[in-house]
Amino acid sequence: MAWHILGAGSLGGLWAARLARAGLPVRLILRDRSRLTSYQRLGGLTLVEDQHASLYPIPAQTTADATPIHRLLLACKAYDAEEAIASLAPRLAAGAELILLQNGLGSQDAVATRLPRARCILASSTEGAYRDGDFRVIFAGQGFTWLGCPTQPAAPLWLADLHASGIPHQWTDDILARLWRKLALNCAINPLTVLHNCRNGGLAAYPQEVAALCNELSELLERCAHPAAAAQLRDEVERVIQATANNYSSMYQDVAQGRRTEIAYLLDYACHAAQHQALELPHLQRLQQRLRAYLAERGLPTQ
Ligand code: NAD
Ligand code: KPL
Repeated sequence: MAWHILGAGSLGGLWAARLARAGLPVRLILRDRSRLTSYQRLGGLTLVEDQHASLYPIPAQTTADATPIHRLLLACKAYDAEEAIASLAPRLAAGAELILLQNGLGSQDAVATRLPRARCILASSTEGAYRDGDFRVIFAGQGFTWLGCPTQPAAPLWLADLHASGIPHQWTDDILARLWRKLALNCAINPLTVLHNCRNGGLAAYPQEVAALCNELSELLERCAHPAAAAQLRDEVERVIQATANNYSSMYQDVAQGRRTEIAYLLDYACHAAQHQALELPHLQRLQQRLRAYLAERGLPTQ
């Protein structure tokens, strides 16, 4: 069964190249004819690993293609997910499975609500990739991908495809806890790197600010029934700050390059959840206001 992949960007490209070179059938879904023409002119997708570039001539199509889709990897940004899936809905076969690679929370529910008959599998990934040209992806950091499905917890047979492709992964019964934990890490680190204009390691200079956010985020995770995701959050945040000291966070990079951020699915989602629980989290709320003001000053979307 073919792997359809929507979003031939960083993570979509990384998955597509590895699946294709394992001999699995992959189809890239591009936005429109002009993107398809550009792709065909280049002869395929390039993946750069350890400074070695390889070209993968993976077949591609547009969203308007007529072939049915049984398995779809949705690899666009969280803010594009709902619209992207709306354009593909007519092509989804009965019982289709979707793997949602989006960071943060909120977009997965929006997609699942639109497709009540599809099986939505959620993913949380720490792999690192970026694009340095059209259909050219750099594999920048080894990582791991957790997958799970809160409504149908049995592991799918196609996990063997990921194994064959060398995609490090594990199926989990508690993918929501994984997503919440990553959301909390991203909320504690990413906005502060933007506001203090620093690499992740630069946050070592603001221990009280980081600690206050970690305390509030832990409280939120516990209140939202994810105590496992709350455990030792501050220790892990400090560990990630040290381990990735030289890196710029993904949100920092988005802002530096004038791109829209995924704030709505990270900090806004956390603040909204706190409000829903009638929880006062003043540091988190202040962070949201400061980040919105910062983005607005630079003409970037504030949500
Ligand atoms: P990206 O911007 O590199 O790629 C997204 C691609 O989706 C783009 O090529 C875009 O043109 C395409 N797209 C959007 N809407 C589309 C549509 N309607 N039809 C066809 N194509 C469409 O993004 P990314 O970095 O791969 O991130 C994807 C998700 O994975 C994000 O939520 C991100 O936070 C998460 N993530 C990324 C990384 C990473 O290292 N890049 C790591 C962990 C998680
Ligand atoms: O995931 C990250 C990101 O930059 O988005 C880390 C490295 C954990 C920082 O929050």
